[in-house]
Amino acid sequence: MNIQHSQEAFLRAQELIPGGVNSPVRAFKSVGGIPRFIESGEGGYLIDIDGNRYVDYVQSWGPLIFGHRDESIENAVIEAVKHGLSFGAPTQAESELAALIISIYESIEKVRFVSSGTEAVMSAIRLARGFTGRDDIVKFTGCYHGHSDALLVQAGSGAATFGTPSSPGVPADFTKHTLLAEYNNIDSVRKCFIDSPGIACVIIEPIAGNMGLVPADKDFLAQLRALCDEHGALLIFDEVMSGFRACLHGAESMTGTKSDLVTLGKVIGGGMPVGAFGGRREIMACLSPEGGVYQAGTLSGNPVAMAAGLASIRKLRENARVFGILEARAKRLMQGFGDAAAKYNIPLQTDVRGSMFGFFFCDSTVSNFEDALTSDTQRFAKFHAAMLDAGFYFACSQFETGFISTATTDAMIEETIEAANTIFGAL
Ligand code: KE4
Repeated sequence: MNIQHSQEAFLRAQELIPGGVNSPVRAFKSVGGIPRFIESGEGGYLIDIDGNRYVDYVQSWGPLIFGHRDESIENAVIEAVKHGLSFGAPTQAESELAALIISIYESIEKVRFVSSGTEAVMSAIRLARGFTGRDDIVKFTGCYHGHSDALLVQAGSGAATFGTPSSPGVPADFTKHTLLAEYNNIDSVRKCFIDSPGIACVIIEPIAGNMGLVPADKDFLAQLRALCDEHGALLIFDEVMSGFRACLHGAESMTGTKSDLVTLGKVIGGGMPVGAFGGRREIMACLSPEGGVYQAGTLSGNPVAMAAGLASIRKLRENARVFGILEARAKRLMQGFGDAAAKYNIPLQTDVRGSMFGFFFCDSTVSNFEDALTSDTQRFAKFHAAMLDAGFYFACSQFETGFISTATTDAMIEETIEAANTIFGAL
């Protein structure tokens, strides 16, 4: 495959932008090779600047559930642009999208829009601390909640539950209130409540997508809910990735456990920059200007982004059966990968939740980050490079999730499985 223009573009970009990218994962560091510079997207395909076409299983890391250049989303954006790009004043589009999300998520009574998932989570944490008057928070190893300081935390040494910074530039003081627990392990959460003088909130990806796809056990979430209630801590479901990807009505509708706050992003912007956090009225009432918890943003609720989000979410609500269709396609893809792996005795774990799919090159089921780390990342890198050269664009890290869009046809999936049969043989 000729990727000369991407090679040249990547060299140039690296002179201008750190690592040549505006988000680290795009640099292909964990899989090697040259990131493809994209010219355009068309339906289920990405086209790079060398004219190569790829079946796209990343879809901008989740937002594009209707694929690239969906007509109704594109028309809604073009229409909105004709009225202006931004006003820094309220518009009815913000109330429209808020009403739509509130009508779909039972646990969301009020919602505030921001411009990214990171902003949504950072704000929800501050809100939980303001509402409870407590400082400590609990997160889970392997879950990613954006890059705000308090959440860039790795497991502390030994049995310590208090985390340490996972990035230079984050003062230890900023993470000393962040405790770490193990995903799907309720005892590890109980330990946090013992070690902390007061926990404001527990934040979790109820369907984790940032250690690979690792859904939380239903009863674990129920126990988590009970533990938070026992201690007066808020439970936050970070659904920036899983929201409107696993199902229509949120993880709460799949698991039976409701959170006090939900963070959203990606699909609710339809490809434009939108994040959101919402929950019980009494909690949201603490937010400025109603309450004292400050949070703000120049482009929050941007009318063009709202138009894209409205078109995207309206389409999902009007076609809720789409999740069943996308889940069937995801299951077909994972079954095809499983068959190919078995043929060549390659250990492979697969899972699906709605339009989300994940696979690990490891021989035992993955229920937390420690399990995920046993994956063969070298084998994943070979898989990624070979599939890319064959015209199939997968997430460039073993610890990410894949997506099926409405534009990912059955034919594309069969072609992908055929390529996997060849490539697994070479792994
Ligand atoms: P953003 O700030 O990237 O919009 O959202 C942060 C975020 C928060 N919560 C969850 C559960 C998320 O998955 C994310 C962002 N997801 C990554 C993909 N794993 C974005 C891709 C990237 O970092 O470039």
